[in-house]
Amino acid sequence: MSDFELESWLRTRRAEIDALFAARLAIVPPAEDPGRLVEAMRYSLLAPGKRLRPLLVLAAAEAVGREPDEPLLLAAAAVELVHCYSLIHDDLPAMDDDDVRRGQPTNHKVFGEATAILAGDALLTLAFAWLAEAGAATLAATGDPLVAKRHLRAVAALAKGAGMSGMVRGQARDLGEPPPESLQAVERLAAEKTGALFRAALEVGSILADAGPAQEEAMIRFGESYGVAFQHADDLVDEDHVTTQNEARQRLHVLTQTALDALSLFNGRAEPLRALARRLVDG
Ligand code: GRG
Repeated sequence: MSDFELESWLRTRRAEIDALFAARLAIVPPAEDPGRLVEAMRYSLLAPGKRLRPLLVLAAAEAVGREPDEPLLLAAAAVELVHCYSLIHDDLPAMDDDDVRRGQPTNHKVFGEATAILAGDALLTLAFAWLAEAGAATLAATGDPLVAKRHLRAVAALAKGAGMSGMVRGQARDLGEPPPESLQAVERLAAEKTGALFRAALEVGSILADAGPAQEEAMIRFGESYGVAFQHADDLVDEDHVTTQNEARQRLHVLTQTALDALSLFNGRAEPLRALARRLVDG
């Protein structure tokens, strides 16, 4: 797939995701929005993010053979809800204390700390409601009892990636330990803090497309490699972890190639995933 085709794929899929957010998280009149909770959720969610994680859900499902129907979009959007909550909480004074996110003042700067915490909490819980709803809708449409099993596995994958052995663990490590100095330590942190949610995105997409065990395993390998490579790329731009910068540059290439190799058992339907991986090194 050429860059131009990837751009058009991204535009179409992003528009579908954004339309879903706008429809599902509609403006609530102030009188019906105590504490401006929904306004705060909309503020961060509708800000211009790249939507990478839901795009990866859809790209994984497409590689396995499932088109982006409404319930799949809902499941993909759920992963973005988890990501968005993590950004709001990460920006809080008790964590990174950031002023700007997605090109606008951070959530707590506009709505206050308490509301920002609640907006994050509400986005996180809504994610699991949407995944459950996606399962119920697919079950109703197909009558296939295995649909329920797949959605339970997707819920478990997302919870694991987001929680105490994934992203939250990485955040706890980041706050509780001195900055990593070796490449190995940098990558362990990246795998937890960033990679775990990317891996979950690939798992959700492939599980909901009814991937076989080998396909699912390949997607997990892709997600893990992509996640750490993504963090290296981000760190190199931000000039973080300067002592391991040269190693990180090499690892970015190696991990991207590992991600591409993981897709060897997929046909042309994995082109969006391949193009997304190549982008990490091509910019
Ligand atoms: C608070 C539980 C909790 C976790 C926070 C994700 C995270 C952990 C912190 C965000 C801060 C950060 C720089 C994380 C590294 C991953 C990263 C570069 C996130 C930004 O992701 P993008 O570039 O952002 O996909 P957009 O805005 O485009 O969605």
